[in-house]
Amino acid sequence: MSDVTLEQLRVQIDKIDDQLLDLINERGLIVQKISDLKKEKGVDPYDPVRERAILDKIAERNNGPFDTGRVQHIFKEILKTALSLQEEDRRKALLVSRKRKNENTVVTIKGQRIGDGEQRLIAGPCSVESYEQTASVAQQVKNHGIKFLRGGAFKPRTSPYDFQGLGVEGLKILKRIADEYDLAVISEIVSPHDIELAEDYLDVIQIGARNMQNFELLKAAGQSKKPVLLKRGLSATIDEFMKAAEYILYSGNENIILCERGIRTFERATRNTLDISAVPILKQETHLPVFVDVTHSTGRRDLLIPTAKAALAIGADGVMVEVHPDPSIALSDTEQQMDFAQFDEFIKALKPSGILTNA
Ligand SMILES: [Mn+2]
Repeated sequence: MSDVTLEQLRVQIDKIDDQLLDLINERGLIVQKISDLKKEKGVDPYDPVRERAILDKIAERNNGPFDTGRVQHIFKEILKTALSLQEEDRRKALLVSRKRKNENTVVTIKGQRIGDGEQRLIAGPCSVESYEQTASVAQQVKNHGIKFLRGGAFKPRTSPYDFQGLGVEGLKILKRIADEYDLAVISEIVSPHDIELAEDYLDVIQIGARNMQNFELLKAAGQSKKPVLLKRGLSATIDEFMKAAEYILYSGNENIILCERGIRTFERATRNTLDISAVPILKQETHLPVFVDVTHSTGRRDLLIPTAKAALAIGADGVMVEVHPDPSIALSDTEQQMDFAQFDEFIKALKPSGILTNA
């Protein structure tokens, strides 16, 4: 007899759960409509005053048996769930997201493609120090069939007393070398005012880690016709990284290469912590090509080969690495740049991993 009653009560509970589920979803749909209306008017969907009023009303109406604090807690969760729906909507709407564009973006630079499924290398000195120094690296890069040469002209340095780069003179050296060696050149630009200038000298504009959230610079790069290599900020979440790329795309430039370069953690064995799982996450979440800078993420020459192998194995579109004729006298990053013999070893070690060096 009591079993029958238990069964009946359970049927009642199931019915109520069904109703609760339907009501929560129905409520969510209405919240979405409200948020659409607010968006049209340019109002923030989150309204704390309204939320307070809802919770106060619940306190007034609550007749138990649950105490008011507990019931309010449940309703706060329902309110939060509705807000998360809007957040998901916003994320879905990001121009960089795969939900917006399913096929991979392929960036074409001087006839070379990045993001087409082949894995490529970008190599070059940390800083452009002179024509001779950069040309000697360009020769090595070319010998290995690599098409992309990097080199810093404007160097955002931690200390104002460190080498700040050759500036425009460095860009001119890169342009001359690009022509002489038929390479595509990549260099960092740090000021929105220099974007136009860079177009005359560079094939790819780099936005560095320290400038990932320099929104005026991102907008200026977005108005450029040149592809942009955007590095992840040293303390940036993947979400912040994607939104930084969104600034560039939103401003009109779809030719973006994302570059994971390590993030700051408590670990001091490496200069930064290479967030290797960021690569497949970015590949899933966005349609943009993803590179891994093994030099700055590790800050250690002995880790360049294994981390580059990991990057290629996990599906990166390419690897970025620094090479210098004599790293011990380099004006920046002496600890992690490779000399030419080490560069040969690096290429040899990576070839079986499928890196494309002579396309
Ligand atoms: Mn460097």
